[in-house]
Amino acid sequence: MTTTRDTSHFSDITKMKSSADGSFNRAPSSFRNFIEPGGKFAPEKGRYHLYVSYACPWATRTLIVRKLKGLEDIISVTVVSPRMGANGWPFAAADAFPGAEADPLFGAQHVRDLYLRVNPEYEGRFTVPFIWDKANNTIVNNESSEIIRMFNTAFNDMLPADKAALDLYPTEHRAEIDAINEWVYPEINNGVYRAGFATQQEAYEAAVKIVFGGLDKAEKILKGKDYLAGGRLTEADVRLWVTIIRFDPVYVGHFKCNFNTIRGGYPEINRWMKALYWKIPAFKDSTDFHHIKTHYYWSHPTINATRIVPVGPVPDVEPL
Ligand SMILES: N[C@@H](CCC(=O)N[C@@H](CS)C(=O)NCC(=O)O)C(=O)O
Repeated sequence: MTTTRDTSHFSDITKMKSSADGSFNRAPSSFRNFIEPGGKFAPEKGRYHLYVSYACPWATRTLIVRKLKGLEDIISVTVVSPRMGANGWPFAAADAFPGAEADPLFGAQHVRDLYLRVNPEYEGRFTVPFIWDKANNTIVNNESSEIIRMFNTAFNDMLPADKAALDLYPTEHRAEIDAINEWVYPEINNGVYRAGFATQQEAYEAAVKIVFGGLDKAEKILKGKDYLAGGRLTEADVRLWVTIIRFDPVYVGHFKCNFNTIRGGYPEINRWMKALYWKIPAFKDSTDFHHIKTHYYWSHPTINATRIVPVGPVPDVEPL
C-alpha cells in the first residue's frame, strides 16, 4: 500500500528533531491495547502476529519473553531488515538483507505501510515491535514493556504447566522490579540513545554521565548475584540485558558511551550478561549481532556518514 501523504518526517530518522538544547526525547508509543481474557483482544492461538527487528533492543525484549514463555506456536513473528532508511524499517521485499523476512500478511514493503493501513492519518513514529491482530486487522500494541507483560500472563491457559508457571513479574517482587525499571529505562535503556542522538556537546556529556551512573548502580546490585530482583529471572533482567548485550558492539563506539566497556569495566554485569546469553537459549536465540551492528552503523547517517560497520569487538560476547 502506498500513501500520497508525506510522512517522511516520521519515517526518516535523519529528519528527526532534537530539542533546543540538543537533547533527544523519545515519543510515547501510540497503540496501547491489551490482549486479555474477556477483552476486545482475547487470547487466541494464531490470531496475533509480532513484527520485530533483531537490531532493536525494545523488540528483543518481546522476542526473549516469547521464547521464555514458549509462545512460538501461538504468536507468529516477522523480522524486518536492519537497514532502516528514509522509509523506515523495510521488509525483505524492499531490502533482501540476510535474515530479513517478507510481510506474510499483506506483502508490505515497509513497516510504515502497516501503520498507515490501520490509520492513514497516523501521526507517530513507525516503530517496532508491534503486535498485529489478524481478526480485526489492527495494531494492538506497540509498547514493548506492555507487550512483555501480556506475553507473561495472557496465554497461560494454553501453555504447558511449566511455561504457564513462569512468571517474570511475580506479585511478591513487583515493588523491587518496578524500582529497578524506574531508573534502568531513563539511565541505561534510553540513556544510551540520549547520549548517541544528542546534537550538542553539553547534552551529550550530561547524557553519557547518566549512562555510566546507571551502570555503576547495576554493577553494585549484581555483585555476587545471578539476577537483578527477587533472586530469580524477572522482566527487570530482560529489560536491562537488551541494552547491555549491545553495549560493547555498538553503544561504546556509535553512541560515544566510551568511559568504559562492559567487558573491561563491569565484571559483575559482564558475568550476569554472559550467563544469560550462554545458558538460556531464549537470550542467545533472540540476538543477531549482524543485524544489530548493521542497523545502528547503517541507519544513522547523521552519526556515521560512511555507514561503515566496525569489525570489533571480537568476540561479540566473551565465553563463560
Ligand atoms: N517505546 C517503544 C520504543 C520502540 C522504538 O523506538 N523502536 C525503534 C527501534 S529500536 C524504532 O522502531 N524506531 C523507528 C523510528 O523511530 O522511526 C517500545 O519500547 O516498544
